[in-house]
Amino acid sequence: MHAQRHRSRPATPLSESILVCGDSGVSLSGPELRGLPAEDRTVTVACASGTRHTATWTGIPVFDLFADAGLDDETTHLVVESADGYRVCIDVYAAFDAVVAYARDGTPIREEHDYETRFIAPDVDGSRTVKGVRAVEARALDPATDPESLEDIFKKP
Ligand SMILES: Nc1nc2c(c(=O)[nH]1)N[C@H]1C(S)=C(S)[C@@H](COP(=O)(O)O)O[C@H]1N2
Ligand SMILES: [Mo]
Repeated sequence: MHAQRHRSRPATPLSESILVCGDSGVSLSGPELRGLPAEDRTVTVACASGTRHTATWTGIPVFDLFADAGLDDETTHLVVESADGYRVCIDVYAAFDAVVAYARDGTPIREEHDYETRFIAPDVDGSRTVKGVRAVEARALDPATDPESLEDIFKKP
C-alpha cells in the first residue's frame, strides 16, 4: 500500500505568482500558471564557470504568459527577474523557445530546490536561466540601449 503512494502524481501545485508586464500588467497566480498548457524542452544549461547539465524541462512557453497582458509588436527583449533580484534581459528571438519551467526530468523543481520555477531556453546562456521567476516584462529597446545595462547578474555568496 505504501508503495502505491507515488504511482499517480498529482498535478504540480505552484504557490507563487508571476507578474507579467506587457501592454498591461497582469499577475498570474500559481493555479492560473499551472492551468496553462505546458511543453517540454530539452536544454543543456552551460555557464562560463563550467556548470553543464542537460535535462528535459516542463513548463509554460514564455510568450503564452502574455495572453491577457498583451504583447506589443515592437517588443525587442524580455526582462526576467527573480525574487532574489537576479535579472536578465533576453532578445525575443533567443526567447522564442523559452519556457517558465516547473519540472525537471518529470520531478517538480520545488521537490529538490528552494525555488519552484525557472526560465529555461535552448538559446540562452546558463547564467541567464533565472531560478525563481517573479516577473517577466516585455521591453522595446532602442538600438542604442545595451540590453546588459538592464541586467543584474550576480554570484550568490
Ligand atoms: N535567481 C537566480 N538564478 C540563477 C542564478 C542566480 O544566482 N540566481 N545563477 C545562474 C547561473 S550563473 C547558473 S550557471 C545557473 C546554475 O544552475 P544550476 O544550479 O542548475 O546548475 O543558474 C543561473 N540562474
Ligand atoms: Mo554560472
